[in-house]
Amino acid sequence: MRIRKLIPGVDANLLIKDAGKLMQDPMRRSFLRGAASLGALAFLTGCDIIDGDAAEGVLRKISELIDGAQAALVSRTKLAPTLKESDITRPFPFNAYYTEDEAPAVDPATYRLEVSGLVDNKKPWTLDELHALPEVSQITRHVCVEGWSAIGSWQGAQLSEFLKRIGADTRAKYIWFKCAEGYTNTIDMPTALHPQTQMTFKFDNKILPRAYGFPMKIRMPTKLGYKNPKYVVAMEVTNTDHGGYWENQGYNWFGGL
Ligand SMILES: Nc1nc2c(c(=O)[nH]1)N[C@H]1C(S)=C(S)[C@@H](COP(=O)(O)O)O[C@H]1N2
Ligand SMILES: [Mo]
Repeated sequence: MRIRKLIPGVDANLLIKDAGKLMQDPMRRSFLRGAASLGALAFLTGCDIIDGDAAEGVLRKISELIDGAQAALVSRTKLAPTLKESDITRPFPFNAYYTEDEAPAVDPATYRLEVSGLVDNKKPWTLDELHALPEVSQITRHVCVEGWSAIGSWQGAQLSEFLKRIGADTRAKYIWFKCAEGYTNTIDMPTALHPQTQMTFKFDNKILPRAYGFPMKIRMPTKLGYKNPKYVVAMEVTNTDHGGYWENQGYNWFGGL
């Protein structure tokens, strides 16, 4: 049996709480609710001695492990709840790391969606070509980590359908998105292939207004708001994790709901 040598004067519960602060909600909440005991931490890591610094490193590691586990667990068919027309939040809120009047204004005439990486066909797509893809629609809840949520109506093409058309290697691990103003995002392939993951061209059956990401956003109702990139101008199918705007600043990579 392993003897756990706690550092004298270190309060195990406070230590776990502190370490938990490094995680983003909602993962942090479930961590503190569930596995939140020093015993669990020690068990997961095999460490006998855990102090503040060690716990921090361990928590980062666990966060990475949870990302992997969550990605593996989220089935390709588990659907986010869909809502009714009358549930739609009007007006739908705008959010970005800048104000609405600073949102990028993309010219539809010169817009091309650049496609790169592990795909058969790297031909850039015009807006007309994208709009010709078969249309799907969803009324779902958008949840922002900043503490608000809103219900929206989005129309566009399934990302999985687009990936099929460009001959993407769906054994690749990630899809990376680049936005007009420099925002970026990486998602895992199971999420990319999820039936509700949408290349969105319309909000409420009308061309996506500038505020909500004209001419194209990626809508993922299984993911927190910051994983849903707006003003998408390029995507890469890749086995390298290129991170993302908020993820690089410590937000949970998986960002699942
Ligand atoms: N290009 C880009 N996409 C982005 C963001 C951004 O700042 N730039 N912010 C994200 C965040 S945090 C949220 S909550 C949603 C907001 O989308 P909305 O303006 O349609 O509500 O966009 C996400 N996608
Ligand atoms: Mo957000």
